[in-house]
Amino acid sequence: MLGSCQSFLKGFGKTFVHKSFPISSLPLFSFLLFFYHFSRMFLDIANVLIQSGHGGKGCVSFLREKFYPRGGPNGGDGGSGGSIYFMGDTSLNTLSKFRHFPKLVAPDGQPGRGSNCTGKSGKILKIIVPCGTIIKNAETGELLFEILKPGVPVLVARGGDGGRGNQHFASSTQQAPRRFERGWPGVKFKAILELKSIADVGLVGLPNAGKSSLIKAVSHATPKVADYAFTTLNPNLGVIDLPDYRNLVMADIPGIIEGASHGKGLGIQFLKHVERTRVLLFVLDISEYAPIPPWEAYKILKQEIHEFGQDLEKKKMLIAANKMDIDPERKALKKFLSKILKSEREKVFPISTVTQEGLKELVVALDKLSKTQMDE
Ligand SMILES: Nc1nc2c(ncn2[C@@H]2O[C@H](COP(=O)(O)OP(=O)(O)OP(=O)(O)O)[C@@H](O)[C@H]2O)c(=O)[nH]1
Ligand SMILES: [Mg+2]
Repeated sequence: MLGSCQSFLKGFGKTFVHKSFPISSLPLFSFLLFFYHFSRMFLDIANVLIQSGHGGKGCVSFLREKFYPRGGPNGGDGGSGGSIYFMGDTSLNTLSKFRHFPKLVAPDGQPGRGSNCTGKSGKILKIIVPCGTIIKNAETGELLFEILKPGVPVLVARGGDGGRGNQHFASSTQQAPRRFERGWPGVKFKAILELKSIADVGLVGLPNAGKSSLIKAVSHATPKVADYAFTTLNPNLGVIDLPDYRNLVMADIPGIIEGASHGKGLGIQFLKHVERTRVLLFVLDISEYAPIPPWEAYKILKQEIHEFGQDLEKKKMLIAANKMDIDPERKALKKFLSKILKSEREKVFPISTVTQEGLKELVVALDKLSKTQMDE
């Protein structure tokens, strides 16, 4: 038994290695692997063509039956063209599928037929996108639609109506009309899809400040955490459970560095993912080992947010002074507090994602602030 098994495996290995997977196909395999990863890469902006279906044409037909002379017109109407609906899904966080499917075309309606038969309508095209996707006209830049709620279909391109058949054009003077309508065209335009995440709280900080560690500590999210800059390359959303079955959604974005608004590092384009949040949380590395002192880091973040515009700097803001476990005597914290304005001191929450110090108080404060923003 063991022998036959071994010979089978040997034979299998031979077939696999020598015939199905020759060494010469390694470049092809690597290309396919690269292509697979590329197709799944995060994308928050995509150019697409949106085209709903053309209405089917009406039919010209007359009733012909034995013992029923001059049966009259009985041409049916054309079917309406397929419409295009967009629907939000909270489990998605990228527009990467549009890299390969940039043409969203709904089918045309079928022409009408004799015996008053209406043509078949074109199928509705339902496009599932992440919640927070906006649809803009690519030529004018005009904002057309925002897909905010999950599971709610939004009509983006209505299909053209079907044309009427000759049955509708009979009159006392024209009893055998040959008139019909060709159907109406659908809507066609080039669009830009742009994803702006929907969250209550947006984390902003320099690389390595501990943003991902914080979202990991307080929510169900499991982002990568490491001690090198730009560990996070795409935005992550985390859901924090609150009492009374409520929750708070937190968005973690890639780190920002000085000059990001001029293209340094990963740039500031990721700030659009905190544009819709009610509250911003600045995460600072407060320890004395921080490569950039917290006060400098704070000023850099404020400057880059100012450069980004979109009223981001007007948002309510709290500060998380992270890594307090390596500042047990609170020297660095005191130094930082001495520098910022008196009015802003109460916004500072000393925390440590390692010892969990201050995390509960921070979440309560974020919830409170987010609620007041909602009521305003
Ligand atoms: N001692 C200590 N280390 C921490 C704390 N929080 C995070 N770290 C460490 O700081 C390093 C960076 O943490 P990340 O959470 O990846 O930082 P980030 O801000 O998400 O970094 P980027 O994604 O690169 O912008 C990791 O080595 C963490 O283990 C903390 O409270 N105390
Ligand atoms: Mg990170």
